[in-house]
Amino acid sequence: MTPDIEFPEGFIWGAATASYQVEGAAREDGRGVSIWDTFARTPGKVADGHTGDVACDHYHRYPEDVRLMADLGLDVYRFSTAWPRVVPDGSGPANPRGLDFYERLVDELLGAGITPYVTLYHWDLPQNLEDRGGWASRDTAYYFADYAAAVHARLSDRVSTWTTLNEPWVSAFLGYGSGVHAPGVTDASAAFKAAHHLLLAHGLAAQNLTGTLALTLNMAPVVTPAQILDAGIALSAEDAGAVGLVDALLNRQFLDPALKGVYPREVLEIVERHGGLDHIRDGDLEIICQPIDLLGINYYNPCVVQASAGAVAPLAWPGADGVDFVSIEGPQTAMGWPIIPSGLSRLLVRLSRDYPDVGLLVTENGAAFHDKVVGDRVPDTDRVSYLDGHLRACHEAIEAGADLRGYLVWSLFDNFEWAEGYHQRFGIVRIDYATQRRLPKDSALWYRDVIQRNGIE
Ligand code: GBH
Repeated sequence: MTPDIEFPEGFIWGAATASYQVEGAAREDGRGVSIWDTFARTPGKVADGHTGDVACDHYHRYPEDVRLMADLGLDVYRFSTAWPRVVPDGSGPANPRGLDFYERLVDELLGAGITPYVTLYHWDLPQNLEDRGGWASRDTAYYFADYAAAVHARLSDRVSTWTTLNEPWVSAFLGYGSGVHAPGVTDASAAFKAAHHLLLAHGLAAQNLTGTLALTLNMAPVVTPAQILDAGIALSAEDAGAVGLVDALLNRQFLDPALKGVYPREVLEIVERHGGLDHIRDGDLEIICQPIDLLGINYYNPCVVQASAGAVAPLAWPGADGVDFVSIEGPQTAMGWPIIPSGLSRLLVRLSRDYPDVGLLVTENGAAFHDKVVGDRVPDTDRVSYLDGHLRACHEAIEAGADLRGYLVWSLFDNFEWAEGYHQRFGIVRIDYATQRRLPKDSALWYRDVIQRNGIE
């Protein structure tokens, strides 16, 4: 039977997690301390004082977890390696026991016919490096490249798809701008330095890697409320300015250096006014603009803005003065994020048009809802319809010419949702934290069928 919507042959299906969100075992086998350990253990930073100390205990339960992935029929499991497991002090000698864990995990995956996609940085910077300036310090980029080389040396005979960074915008602007994420700094100038050093880290690490290389960015189409209803509507000069500015800060600040070797003019003007441009040195953009094969897209919702004279830039958006970040009416997830699948097709089509040389992969998409357990089931119909809508949007983008290679759901498991702790559940598999029992939600069973028929009914 042919499904209603069929994806191209060889379309990649998978699911994603990140080290600090799932591993636990925070003090085992020589793992060093990360900025997220410090942040989560600081009262008032994470909801209810939750930490990643135990999380999903994936560090010990990975064999069971891989069996579950195999049952779902995943082609790919995207996970991240924890820098402080591999290089406990951030620089200096590697810790073989940390690498042993990732080798065991990779072997288990390969044995189950699942392809490992490794992300080298999903926000758990070694605390020792933060104490020396963190991402605001240029040295961190060079230490990252060394760490990347150590992981690559151990795993490159088995792993061929490598992502340097996950969402450098979040690391820089939530970590050093709004301070809602670790290390909890609120300093616009540090945030822009962090953004540049993260890009530099990406480029330097890419030079040390072989195989299929990727960079994952959190991206969103930036639109006015009117454009959500009618994508083609004409904007006032003021609104167009607001849209252009936020698009430059969120999307092009990372896309253009990595893929074109230039910073957007608007970004340079803003950085100039927030600490200056001295940290951007001659030759950096050549290093940053390494050839990569895939652009990873983490999409949750569009970014809705409009011009508003006198509006003061939020801490996460230094330079975005005169911009109102609008919360819109309509269906939303438990995070309060609006559900707008068309934002994903819009984004994918735009990326393929503006950056035609790089393949696209959705490395994260998914949603938190207030799940209920009913007997031995989790009837998460809201998540099924979220995923269904966004997969249809992916298909639409492919039909419109976007070079989309695959889709990885966020997340395989309920896990440590950063500042929200364990309250927000993004998994297609439920974790009962008291018993660590895994329970595939209805969305997981639905996703298994989607994978099996390579399409949606
Ligand atoms: C991803 O980030 C992460 O990669 C993943 O670890 C996480 O669990 C998952 O999403 C779910 O949160 O204007 O300051 O309010 C999420 C990316 C980008 C979502 C910024 C919230 C709003 C920024 N985030 N966005 S702000």
